[in-house]
Amino acid sequence: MAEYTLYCFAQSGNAYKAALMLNLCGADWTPRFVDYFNGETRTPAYRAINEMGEVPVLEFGARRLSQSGVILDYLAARFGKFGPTNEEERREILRWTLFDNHKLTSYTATLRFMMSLAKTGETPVTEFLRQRATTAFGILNNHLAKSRFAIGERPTTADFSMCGYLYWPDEFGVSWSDYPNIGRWLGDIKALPGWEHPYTLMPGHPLPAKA
Ligand SMILES: N[C@@H](CCC(=O)N[C@@H](CS)C(=O)NCC(=O)O)C(=O)O
Repeated sequence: MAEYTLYCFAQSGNAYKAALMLNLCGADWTPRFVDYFNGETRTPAYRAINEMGEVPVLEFGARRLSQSGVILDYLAARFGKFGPTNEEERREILRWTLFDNHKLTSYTATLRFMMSLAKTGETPVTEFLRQRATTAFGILNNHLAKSRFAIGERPTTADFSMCGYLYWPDEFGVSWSDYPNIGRWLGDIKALPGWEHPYTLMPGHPLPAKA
C-alpha cells in the first residue's frame, strides 16, 4: 500500500497542486478517484472524509488533510523540498498561496468550469469571471518579469499552487502569448523532473460522453 493516497480527479486543478507536489517530491502515492461529476463530493460518505466536501484530500496512516495550501505546506516540511528556508520566505509563500486561492484559482477555476465543463457559452457571469481572472493573470505576469519563480530563483509550493489551472488555457479561452512571463514560468515548472500534465497524473480524463 502506498504511503499517501490522494483523493482527486483529473479535471481538478486544486487536486493537481497536491498531485504535482507529490510527484515532484518523489513520494510514494496513489490517486483515489473521486466521482465529482456524479455527485460523490456531496454524499454523506464523502462528507465523512472531508466535511468541506472538496478534493483534494491527502490521506496517510490515520490522518487526512484537506485544502491544497495545507497539503502543500505539509509535504514541503515532510520532504524538505520546495518550502521556505527562513521566515521571510515563509511569508512570501503564504502571500502568493493566498493570492492564488482568492484571486487566481477561484476565478479561473469557475470560468473554466462554466466554459469547458458546463458549456454555458459566454454569459454576463463568464464575462465577470474573465475580467477578474485576467486581472490576476496580469498581476502574476508582471511579478514574473522580476523573478524566475514566485518567490525568487527556485520553485516553491507557491508556484505549484498558482499553476493548478494554468496548463488548460484553451479551456478558458486565454493565450499565454498575451502573458509571456506566465508562459515562460509554466515552461520552467514543466521542465522540473517529475512534472506531468494533470490529465495524465490523475484519473478521470477524458470525461465519459453524456448519454
Ligand atoms: N480551496 C480549496 C478548493 C478545493 C475545491 O474547490 N475543490 C473542488 C474541485 S476543484 C471541489 O472538490 N468541489 C466540490 C464541490 O464544491 O462540491 C483547495 O485549495 O483545496
